[in-house]
Amino acid sequence: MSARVPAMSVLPPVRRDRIIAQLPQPFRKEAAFHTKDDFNNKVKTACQEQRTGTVGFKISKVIVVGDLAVGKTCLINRFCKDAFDKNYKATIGVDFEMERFEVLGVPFSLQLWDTAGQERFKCIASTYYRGAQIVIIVFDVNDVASLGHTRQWLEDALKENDPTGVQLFLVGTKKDLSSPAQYSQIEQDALKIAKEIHAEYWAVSSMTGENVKEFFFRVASLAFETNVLAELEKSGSRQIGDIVRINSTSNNLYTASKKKQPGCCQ
Ligand SMILES: Nc1nc2c(ncn2[C@@H]2O[C@H](COP(=O)(O)OP(=O)(O)O)[C@@H](O)[C@H]2O)c(=O)[nH]1
Ligand SMILES: [Mg+2]
Repeated sequence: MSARVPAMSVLPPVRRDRIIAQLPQPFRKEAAFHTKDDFNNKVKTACQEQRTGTVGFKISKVIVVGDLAVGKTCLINRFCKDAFDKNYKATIGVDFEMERFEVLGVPFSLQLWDTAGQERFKCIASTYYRGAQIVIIVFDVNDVASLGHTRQWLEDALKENDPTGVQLFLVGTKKDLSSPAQYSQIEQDALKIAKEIHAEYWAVSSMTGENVKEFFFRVASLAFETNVLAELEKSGSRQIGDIVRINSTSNNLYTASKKKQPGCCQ
């Protein structure tokens, strides 16, 4: 009996502080994925009418890259555990954290991957990068060199992914350690790079928590919006697609069964 219960209904409800009803705004309009005030109308209508297809059951992979000690682990921990632990080390063997949201009434999950410190050796396994929908490139706003290295991190991440299917974020961390004057200087350079690589720019502090929740809410919202739009596009062209698929499946079945006849086990 229990196997008949849909998987989503046996999960506990989404935390009340993970409910997104409005599109969070970008940190800087000059370097934003888009600057619209609200979710796309088609997306809003689809959510109201519960026409979001499989989006509610899908999980988007998010990877976090950047130099060692720029604050990647602290950023993830501040959001997922609302904790800041100076001595925290990524646990080897635990690859990612799951974060469940509800966006416009639809469940949506992010899988946040953290490295176990392999960036020290510049040899992150390709499985870490593969299949990422969102790439978060992190630098320390007090360390110009770490900003300079972001292009290399991007290149590595895109080697394993289709660049057109990836949403990019450039995030400056440890904002609490810099004076307003120092910060605004590095922000100029960061905005330039963000625009060049088509990333949305954010600056945060995992120590104080400044902008951390806002940032991840924006990530979840944009990823969700993109997925619903893709789903709508797919269902719009489904009629033609399905006819082709049925025909080709029956052909395959026919040839497959003919081929199998001599001996089905290898
Ligand atoms: N002051 C301050 N220190 C931070 C912040 N984020 C990280 N750190 C410190 O930077 C160091 C490296 O952080 P960690 O998250 O382990 O970096 P990772 O190697 O990129 O994962 C640790 O000592 C943290 O305490 C922040 O927002 N503010
Ligand atoms: Mg780490």
